[in-house]
Amino acid sequence: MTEPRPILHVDLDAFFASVEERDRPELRGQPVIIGGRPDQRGVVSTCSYAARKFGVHSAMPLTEAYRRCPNGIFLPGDMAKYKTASRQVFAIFHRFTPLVEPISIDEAFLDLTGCTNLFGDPVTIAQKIKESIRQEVGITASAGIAPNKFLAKIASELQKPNGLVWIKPDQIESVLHPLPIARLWGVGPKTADKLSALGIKTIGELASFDAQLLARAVGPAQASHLQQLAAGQDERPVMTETEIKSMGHEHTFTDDTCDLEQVLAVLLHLSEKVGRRLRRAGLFGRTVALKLRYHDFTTLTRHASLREPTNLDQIIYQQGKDLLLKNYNGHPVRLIGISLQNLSQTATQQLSFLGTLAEQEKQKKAVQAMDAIKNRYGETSITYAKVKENEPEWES
Ligand code: TTP
Ligand code: MG
Repeated sequence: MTEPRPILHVDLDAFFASVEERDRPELRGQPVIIGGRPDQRGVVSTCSYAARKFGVHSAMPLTEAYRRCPNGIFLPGDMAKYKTASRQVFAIFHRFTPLVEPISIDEAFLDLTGCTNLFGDPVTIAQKIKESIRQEVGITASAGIAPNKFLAKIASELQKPNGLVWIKPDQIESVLHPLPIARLWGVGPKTADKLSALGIKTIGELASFDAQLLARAVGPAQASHLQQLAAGQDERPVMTETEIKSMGHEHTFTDDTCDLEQVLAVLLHLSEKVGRRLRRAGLFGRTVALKLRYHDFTTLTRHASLREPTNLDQIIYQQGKDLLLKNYNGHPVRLIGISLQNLSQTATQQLSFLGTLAEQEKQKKAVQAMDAIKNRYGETSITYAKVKENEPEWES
């Protein structure tokens, strides 16, 4: 095992709602709900802790939020303002270390190895960061410190809002083991069902469960991954934006399939998810990688380079489809995956053919419209017709 690294996870509290409370002091302590008017069709983006007392939470339909909290203050939200606040927060992180891994608009991991000499022990650094965010951005953050990323994220959630929790190596078991298994990365509703059928409800019960029985239930790879996490082990390094090597998604079919139309519909959906993640992270990818696993577990990976980096769903999909049609051998498919590699923060504009440029502009407008709808109504609110017609069962 590698030396323990002090990892810090920072997550802003009720982010969008806190920015609104900062700018309108009369809202402070009130049940503030961001997402739109209560009679609109959308979902809640987030809400203040005062609103959470009424059972309101992210992704809940606005109409339901209104039912639970009729006195809530419903606001549409102002993305430009939140992005500015987020940039300020990330600039604060970078004052302490270049090893910052952005996870979302309000959340990041920092590897504090190497900066404790300069700024003090991990707790002092976390306090300084929290204080700078409060003074300069005007909102609060929760912080978690632990020997790895998985535990640091658990730690930051333990005392939200405005929390600061340090999980030391000798406290790992006592903190982690009572928590429900849903807190483990990679445990979606399907896996949670399988585990609870085995009588496993907590992380501690998973950690001490018979490894062979577990492997039989969820497969050997998933079993060992889960038991490592349950033991508090996680070796993944903090990856800075430029080090993130690839972004991808894969899907295992409920039943192995030879139906190419179904495989392509899934591929389109995966391309859609990859494109969206790239756009959210402000990244473009140059190399498309297709992964195909057949019923007998033989697996092939094929790569193709694009003329210029992209983050457009349809370009990713077309390249993936080409690779699939060139390489498919007619056997039942168990899993398909697509990822973009060779990532950069800019789409170097090479001289494209005029026709291609116009087509790309059209696609850009289309994904912008879809992104806007997803931001407002949630990830499942809109997709491509081909995906909808062939809708498989997704994990979540
Ligand atoms: P979160 O960090 O998940 O939530 P939060 O910061 O509002 O609250 P917490 O104190 O529990 O961390 O997400 C950050 C922001 O991302 C959130 O303020 C709004 C946005 N968001 C959505 O728009 N939709 C969602 O479903 C979620 C979960 C978040
Ligand atoms: Mg947050």
